[in-house]
Amino acid sequence: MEVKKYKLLLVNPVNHLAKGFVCDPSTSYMPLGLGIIAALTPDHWEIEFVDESFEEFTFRPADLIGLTAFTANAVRAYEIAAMYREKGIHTVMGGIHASMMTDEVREYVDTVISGEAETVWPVFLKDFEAGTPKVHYDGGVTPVELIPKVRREIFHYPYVYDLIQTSRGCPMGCDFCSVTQLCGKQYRERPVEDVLDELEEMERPMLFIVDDHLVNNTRHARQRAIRLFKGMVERGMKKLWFGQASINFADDDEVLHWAAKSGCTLILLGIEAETKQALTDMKKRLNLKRGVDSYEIGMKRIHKHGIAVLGAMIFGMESDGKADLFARRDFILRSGMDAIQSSIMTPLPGTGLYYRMKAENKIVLNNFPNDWQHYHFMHATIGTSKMSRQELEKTMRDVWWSMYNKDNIRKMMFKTLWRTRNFKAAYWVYGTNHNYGRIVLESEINDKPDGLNRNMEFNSGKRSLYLKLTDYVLMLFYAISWNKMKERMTGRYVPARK
Ligand code: B12
Repeated sequence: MEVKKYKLLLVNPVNHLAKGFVCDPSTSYMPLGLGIIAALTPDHWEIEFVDESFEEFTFRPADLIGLTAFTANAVRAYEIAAMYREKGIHTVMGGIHASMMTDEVREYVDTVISGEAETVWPVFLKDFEAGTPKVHYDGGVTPVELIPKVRREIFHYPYVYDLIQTSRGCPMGCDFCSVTQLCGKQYRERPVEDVLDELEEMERPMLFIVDDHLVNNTRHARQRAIRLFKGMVERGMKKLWFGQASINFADDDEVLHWAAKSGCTLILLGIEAETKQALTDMKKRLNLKRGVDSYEIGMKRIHKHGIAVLGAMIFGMESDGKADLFARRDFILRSGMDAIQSSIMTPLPGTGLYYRMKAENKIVLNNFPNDWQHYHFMHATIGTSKMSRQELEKTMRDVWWSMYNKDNIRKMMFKTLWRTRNFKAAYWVYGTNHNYGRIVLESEINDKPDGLNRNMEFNSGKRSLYLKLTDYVLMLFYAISWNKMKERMTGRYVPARK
């Protein structure tokens, strides 16, 4: 009997209010979740994938449309779903927002899949084919052995990075973060050999290991990390990679040695804040336990191996006033951090922070779902005990400018070169700070004569003497080793087709 063919459309919607952030090839990343959904879909389904970071979605025919969405992109997902529902085409949505706001999402799509989808997607497809799809399936957390390799051939856009996930779950449960709510507290590790096999199939030279807590705080986890990094070296993979970890990443020199050898060039550390009060506000227990003094020591150990540090910092904790924000900025600039991710504290749905703020009636931008579009960490959605939402946002513009102006990020790049003796790390750091600057100062980017352009230079042509002089040094660096890096990082790299 001939098997009926179906067409599945998988879409990554993009928040149109944050264009500058997501629509630049250098800051667009493949949505791994959809690659997993594709891998779980049987062969009699044709799959088409559209990523709005590269092209605006317009209607195209399909039997089923599957949407993923971060909270900030949920409204756009609903708009796309509406185009299909009005034509009677079944819509299904999964991912973090669908998992945290399941009841809301049910109003906008036909089926919601909450939690990890590995166990329930095949069940849903069978039900769909039988004409009896349910309104809600909950996948909970998936046993690691059921996580398939990502079906990467659907990602046909020129992404700069390949992404891979080697573990799920985070034992820390910080107040502002939704990872524990989605992936659970239990740290689940994929077998190292499976991860290495998957890595070997990946063609891009730049890699982002998306694990939330790359090296867990146990001896076993450190040994696993060593096996993974050593395996990458032994299999001759020439990757340049960055990943996300906590300050305990710096504990073990052998981990750092093999991380560096396998191409680790930049590591994000969840530092968040520099005072006990702020760390207590956000329940960042690991950092409280280790003490703020441990940051500098940890960063020095990491630098010794030629790896640069991207500090993840949060502004706008409940105890923060204006002076605290500038004090945090000063701490960052003298801390030894190479690149800075500076977010405004945002009550993401499903987090402890969200429920507390909601109960205390402190969420100011609460006209949902529309206001979800502001939940991307660059807008203030709540105030603090000392500042209104508007004051916080206004102060952050000054803080951001003082960190991400071109003079400062260039100085930071030279410092990184000095600390790591690694040109690639220095260049990566420069690019990262430049991108973050563009993201957070997006509203300053315009065509007016005194405005900033996308290169974060003034349209008037005004440049400091420092910038003019260091341009020559940069040119020399380009000549030595950066031209290749630049090519890889600006999205011009197109993987060879097999
Ligand atoms: C990689 C990553 C990024 C990448 C983007 C990658 C991408 N294009 O998806 C980058 C660095 C750009 C990024 C940016 C941001 N991120 Co981010 N990111 C992650 C991270 C670490 C991993 C995501 C991932 O790849 N997971 C692996 C895949 C396999 O899992 P998954 O996507 O959850 O998919 C599974 C299920 O959810 C489900 N599923 C997913 N989609 C679909 C669709 C259908 C149809 C179905 C049926 C099922 C399904 O099935 C999959 C398999 O089980 C997560 C943390 C996490 N653990 O999820 C944070 C996370 C998603 N990010 C978060 C945030 C807040 C942000 C930022 C707003 C802020 C910031 N400072 O980081 C920006 C905003 C970006 C934007 N576009 O608006 C939050 C999102 C919370 C929320 N409610 O929206 C998370 C959860 C982290 C956190 N601390 O809470 N991020």
